[in-house]
Amino acid sequence: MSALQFPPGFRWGTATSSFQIEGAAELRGDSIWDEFCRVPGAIADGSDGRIAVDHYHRYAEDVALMSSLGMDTYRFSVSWPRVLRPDGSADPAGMGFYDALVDALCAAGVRPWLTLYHWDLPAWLPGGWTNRATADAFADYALRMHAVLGDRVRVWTTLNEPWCASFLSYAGGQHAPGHTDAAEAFSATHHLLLGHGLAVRALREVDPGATLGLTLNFTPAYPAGHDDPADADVVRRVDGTAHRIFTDAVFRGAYPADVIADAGAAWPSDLVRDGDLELIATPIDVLGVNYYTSQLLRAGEPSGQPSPHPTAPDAVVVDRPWLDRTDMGWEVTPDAFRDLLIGLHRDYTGPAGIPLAITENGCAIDDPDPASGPIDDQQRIDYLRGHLRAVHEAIAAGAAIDTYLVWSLIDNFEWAFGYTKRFGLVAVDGELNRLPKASAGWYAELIRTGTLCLPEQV
Ligand code: IFM
Repeated sequence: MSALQFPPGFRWGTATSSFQIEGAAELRGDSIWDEFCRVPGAIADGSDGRIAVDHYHRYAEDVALMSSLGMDTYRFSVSWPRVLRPDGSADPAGMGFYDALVDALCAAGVRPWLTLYHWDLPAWLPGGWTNRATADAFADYALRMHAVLGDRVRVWTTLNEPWCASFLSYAGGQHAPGHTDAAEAFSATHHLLLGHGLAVRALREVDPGATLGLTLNFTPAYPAGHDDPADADVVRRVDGTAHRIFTDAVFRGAYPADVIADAGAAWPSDLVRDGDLELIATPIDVLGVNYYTSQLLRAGEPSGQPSPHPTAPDAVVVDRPWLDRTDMGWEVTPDAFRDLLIGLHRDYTGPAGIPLAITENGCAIDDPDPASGPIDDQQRIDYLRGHLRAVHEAIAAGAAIDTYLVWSLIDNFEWAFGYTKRFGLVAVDGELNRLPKASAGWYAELIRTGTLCLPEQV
C-alpha cells in the first residue's frame, strides 16, 4: 500500500441533477426531457423522470446520508420548470423545495453548490436553445434563484456540460429535444454560452462575493495512427466542437477559427452579434471539469447516422481491448484525466488565476440487485481510486484543483439509458429505500482522512 495525502482544505462530495433524481413531476411544468421521454424508443427502458428516486420527498433523508458519510459539498441542480411558470411567475412550492433543501444542507454542514442548468429546459420556451431569447430568459431565471437562495448558496454553476445540451441534443439527436441539425447545434451552443455570460454578469453585479463558474465535460481524443495526418485531423475537429469551442470562448473571448471554417454553411452567418463574445468571456471563479473516459479516434467513413460531431462525421472510435471498461462501455483511462487537468491548468485556468474543480467523476457498474444483500462494488472503488490518483498527480504537477465530487450520490435516471445504468454510491431498491454500497463507506473513510490508499498495482 502507498498513501497519498490531499491538501488541507480540499473539498469532497457528490453531485446529482434535478431531472435525474427528483421525481414529483406532477408538481412542476414540463421540461424538454419530459417530452423526449414520451418519444417511442428514445429511452432504452421506456422510463421517464416522473418519480425518479423521489428525492423531492426524501431530500431530508438524502441530506442526512451525505452528512453521515462526512461529505462537505453537494452539487445539485435546479429544475427551471419547477420554480418558474410559463407566465414568468415564480412557483412558491418549487422555490420552497430548494429553500428547504438548502436549509437542510446548511444545517448538516454540507456546502450547497448550485447548478442552474442541467438540461431540463422548460418545454414552453419557443425554439429552446436555438432561440436567442432563451439566453435572456436564463439570465433572468439565474437572478430569480439568487434572490431566494443567494444568502446561503455561495457557489453557482451556470451550465452543466453545454456540449451535451447542444451537440448531443441538436445534432446527434440522442438527448432532448432529439434534433439532428448541425446549424441548430451551433446556434444552441452560442445561445447557451451567451446565457452563461449574461447570467455571470448579472449574478456578479448583485453578488460580487459569490463563486461563479461553469462545468464542461471533457473526453480527450487521441489519434489512432501516431503519424497519420488524417487521424490527427479528425482528432482536431472533434476536439474543436467538443472542447475548444467552449474553452476558447469562455477564456479567450473567441471561437476557434478552425471550427468556424470546418462548420462552413452550418455556422449561421448572423449568429454572433457585437459584444456577445465579451459577455461570454466575463471572468469566472472556477471551471468545473466532468471526466469519465478518453477516446482513440481514426478517420473513417461517415456512418450515415446523425453524429454529435457535425464537423467530424468521419470520426471512428478505435477500441483498446486491453483497457477495463465500465458498464457504459467507456474505457477506464485515468492517465488521460491527469493529462487533461494539467493541460487545462496550463492553457486556460492557470493564466486566468482560477482553480479547477472536479464536478463529476464516477462510473456505471452493473451492480447486483440490492435485494440480494449489501452491494460490494469493488470495481467502482478501483475506478475512483485510479482517478483520484490522477487528480493527486495533477496537483503535484502544479494544477490548482480544490474540489472532487463523485457522480453520483445515488443511482438515478441516466438519460437515454433510463434506469439501466447505475452510477451511485448509494443504491435504491424497489421501495426507493437508500442502501449505501461498499464504495460509499470507502469514500467516507477517504474524506475522513484526506488520504488515498493505493494497493501497489493500481
Ligand atoms: O448522468 C450524467 C450527468 O447527468 C452528466 N454527466 C455525465 C453523467 C453520466 O453519464
